Amino acid sequence: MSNSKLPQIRPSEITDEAVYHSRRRFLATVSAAAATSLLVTDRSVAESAPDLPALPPARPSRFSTKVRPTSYRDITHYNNFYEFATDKYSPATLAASLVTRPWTVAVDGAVKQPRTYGIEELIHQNPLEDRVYRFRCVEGWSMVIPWVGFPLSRLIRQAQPTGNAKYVKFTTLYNPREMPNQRSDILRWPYVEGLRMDEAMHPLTILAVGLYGRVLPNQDGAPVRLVVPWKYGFKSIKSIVRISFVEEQPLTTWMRAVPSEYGFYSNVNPNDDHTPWSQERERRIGDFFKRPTQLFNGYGDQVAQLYRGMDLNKYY
Ligand SMILES: Nc1nc2c(c(=O)[nH]1)N[C@H]1C(S)=C(S)[C@@H](COP(=O)(O)O)O[C@H]1N2
Ligand SMILES: [Mo]
Repeated sequence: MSNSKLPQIRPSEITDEAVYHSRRRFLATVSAAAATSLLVTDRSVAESAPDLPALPPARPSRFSTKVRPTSYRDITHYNNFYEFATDKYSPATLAASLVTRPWTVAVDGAVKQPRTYGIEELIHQNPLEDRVYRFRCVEGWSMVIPWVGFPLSRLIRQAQPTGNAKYVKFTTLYNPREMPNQRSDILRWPYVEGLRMDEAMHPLTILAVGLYGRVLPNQDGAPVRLVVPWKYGFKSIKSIVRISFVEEQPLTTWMRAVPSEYGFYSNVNPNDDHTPWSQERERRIGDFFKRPTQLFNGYGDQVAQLYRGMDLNKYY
């Protein structure tokens, strides 16, 4: 963070500052990790998840990229999951304390059919699809992840939103006994995210219940998480317990923490100048050289029309 910005920080935002620095420190870690990953990743090893239960068969999707996925090892050992830790490596072990069965997801708010789903219903009553997506974190790293999931639009149609449903608000579990870093005030808990209704209905937007054909490992957001591939990774909220339909734009966790840096839309944009990291280029985990960042993470053909007439620098 540049010192010129310091006077703008109000006393009430001191926690926000701590968060800011903690995210910023990852710059060094990310570079080191990318180099390490290059050395230790053997793509012939551990491309499946032998310890976890398999999911029902999933069908291929035309939305999948043909690019080879990042290794299972890297997807499950390089995580952002602040409910457990703010480093990338310990969620893989610390998230073992999360209990994902039984698990329910409440769907409520401005809908005609509010109801609570058990996780097994979500898995077995929706046709699962393989969705191999590019995944881009705002910190400047990316992966290719073979998610298994179903379109969020399926759940939305079942809920029958009313005319007052303008946004969808997602909430992560709050349980400090199972998510020990919720005892710290590094962020406001529980983690909250949101989408505009048309973004939530978009066919690329999925609820993921697995990866590499098996149930989600805890560190990747078990048992169910959002995946919005054209937005920065922090929009893809993990371990969801509530999906609410609301009239007002939800105040998301990262907007609340550092409003000048993280906006509601958070579409991947190489020209972003408000995030702490330059977004011009990104490092695909496992690669040595950086590559140019693609507008909307390369999904512009499918999503740019959602933002027609909107100034992407204003609505960031
Ligand atoms: N509840 C919750 N969801 C979260 C996060 C988090 O800390 N808590 N981190 C976000 C960020 S910053 C990223 S990049 C992705 C990381 O997902 P992955 O660990 O499966 O790669 O999850 C997002 N969802
Ligand atoms: Mo992220």
